[in-house]
Amino acid sequence: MDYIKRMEELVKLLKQYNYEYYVLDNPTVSDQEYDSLIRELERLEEEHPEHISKDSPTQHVGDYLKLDLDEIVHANQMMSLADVFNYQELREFDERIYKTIHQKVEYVCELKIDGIASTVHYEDGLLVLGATRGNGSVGENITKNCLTVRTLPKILKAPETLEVRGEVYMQKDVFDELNNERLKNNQSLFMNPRNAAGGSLRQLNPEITRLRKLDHFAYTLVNPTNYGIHTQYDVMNFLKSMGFNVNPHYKLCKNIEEVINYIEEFKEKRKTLNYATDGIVIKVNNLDLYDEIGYTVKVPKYAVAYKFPAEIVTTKLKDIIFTVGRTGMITPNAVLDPVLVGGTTVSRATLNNEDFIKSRDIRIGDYVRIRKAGEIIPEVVDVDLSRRDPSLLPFEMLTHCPECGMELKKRDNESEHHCVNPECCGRILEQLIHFASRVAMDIEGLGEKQMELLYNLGYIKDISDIYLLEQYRDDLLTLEGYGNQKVQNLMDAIKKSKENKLEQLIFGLGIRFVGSKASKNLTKYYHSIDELINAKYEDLIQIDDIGDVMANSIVDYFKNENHLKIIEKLKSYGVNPKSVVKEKEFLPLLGKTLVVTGTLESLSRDEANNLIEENGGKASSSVSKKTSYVLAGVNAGSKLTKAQELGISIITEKEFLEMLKK
Ligand code: 0OX
Repeated sequence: MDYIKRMEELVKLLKQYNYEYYVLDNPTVSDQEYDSLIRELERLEEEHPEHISKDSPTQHVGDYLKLDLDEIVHANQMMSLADVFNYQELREFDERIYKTIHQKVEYVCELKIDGIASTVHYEDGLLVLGATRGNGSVGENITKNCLTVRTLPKILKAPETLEVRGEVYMQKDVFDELNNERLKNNQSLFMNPRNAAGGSLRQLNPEITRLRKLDHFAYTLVNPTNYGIHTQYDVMNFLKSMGFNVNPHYKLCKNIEEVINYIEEFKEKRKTLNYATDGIVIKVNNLDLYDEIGYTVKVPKYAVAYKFPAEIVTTKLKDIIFTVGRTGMITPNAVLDPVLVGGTTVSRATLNNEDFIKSRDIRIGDYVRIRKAGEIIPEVVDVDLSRRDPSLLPFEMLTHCPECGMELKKRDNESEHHCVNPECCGRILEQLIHFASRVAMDIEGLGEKQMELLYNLGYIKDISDIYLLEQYRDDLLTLEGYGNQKVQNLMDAIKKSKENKLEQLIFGLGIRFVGSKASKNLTKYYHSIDELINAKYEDLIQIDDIGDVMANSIVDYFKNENHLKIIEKLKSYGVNPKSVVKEKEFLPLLGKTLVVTGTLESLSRDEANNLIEENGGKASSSVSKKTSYVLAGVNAGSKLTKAQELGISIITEKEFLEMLKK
């Protein structure tokens, strides 16, 4: 049964990583690590299909959380691409196609632009709608922002009505300029051009997007046969003729060996380009074969992405230092002789935890291989043992907290060590930084460095002290770099944060396991911090995506006297946001579990599931005694039979829609 636990764990972890990647534009793991986890989950799901969870990331394309931009339902699903990592997998892709359609095919190779996939609609030649991919079925409306993208035509060269898909991206030099500017203004830096493009595209104010100087490459025409087009090669030419920016390096290849030659050619060449690429997209050229070759739930089988291997370099491990996270987690970090990887100089890399170091026998003084995958946090891959000095000593894990000196604890089944001292200054500083960060209370001017300074000077000891900073205005003015304007801006930002949403405050508190998605979910049921303080475990676990661990963590957090005192202080300083109880809080399906089966008349499966959840119900994929209703369409199979056997109410789509109206 261990595999069930592992599958659940992988779903949870991958959902978190998807959230960081798609919503926060701030991935915390390398592409390689993500890919290996998703592959592990895919393998387990293949072996145990009966345990595939409805919300498994393998069943959705880049699931994301809705921000404040309107939703757009894509009439044609926006699919993503399956990845291959070597030539053998690429040849297997080619063979699968041959086995399906019994003929040899030509391919079009395109550089895989590392940007934000989006779709743009034109009516009579005018740009009328732009949207992100979102989860593939529903994206965000970014029309106003699209109008500011430099190389995306606002008016086509002919008055055509069409939908075009492509990648919005930021040029590397624009990215460098933006980050330099942000550095000067003490703002947090974007990790890479992709994150910068994503963050800029999802701005609510298009004027900010305009300043970010985004660009676009087009590569897909929706319903090409409507325009008499039957090959991908002609799609690219047609898009150019309409005025779109098409990446010039696309190429028609007669067979998979020519594709491999193309990849070889661009392996190095791509590094000289002024935009980030993370692979090569290989598409069957003949569009008329697409339906026959087929699709899986989330990716087409006629195209694939070849991913470039992450760059690896060797350098000396000078030291291992330890940081204390806001939950007390201790992370060992490698201090390296600086080396150039993926265009940036790296002098630190994560070593994850004790098990990671011991399993690789990494020792201070070793030559280690560093990988900077997807231009994210660099990681130590392994040790070059041929260069090991025999006098080097095996790694010894720290036994006491580097900040407060308290003995570290390791919980059962966890690889990480924790400092459990709630007063630990390392933990407190991290908590403070998290509270004020962009993803939580978003207090501009209270970034890592500033917070550290104000903490070290004793002005801020806990999060509530932020709201008393005004008292120290004169003292702040004496600090280097703190002029009148800067102090005023900081005070304004602090004041403004009192108007934040409840979900920002909940997330900012840093309750263990409670991420921003859970924080948002909580505000649907608890409309003030006081309501959440009084929440019962039994009620919490009823909430979507809140399980036993998180529910316990929330209850424990509010049992702590110190936490309650800080919250009381926050409230007295005016930080007491309320979530709005929407009119729609009539939830006819509250407490009900529904299973959708068969083909419905007007709703897709995803739409029906979304409606169930929006109306307070739980959408499940398997029928059990706990199922309240089975919503059955035509060709409903075994689920319908099982429902009949168990005596569960079976409803039609019409009856379902009626229920929502009542
Ligand atoms: C890219 C890129 C992405 C999309 C779904 C099927 C074909 N990032 O450059 N996707 C596609 O096409 C896919 N082409 C590209 N060039």
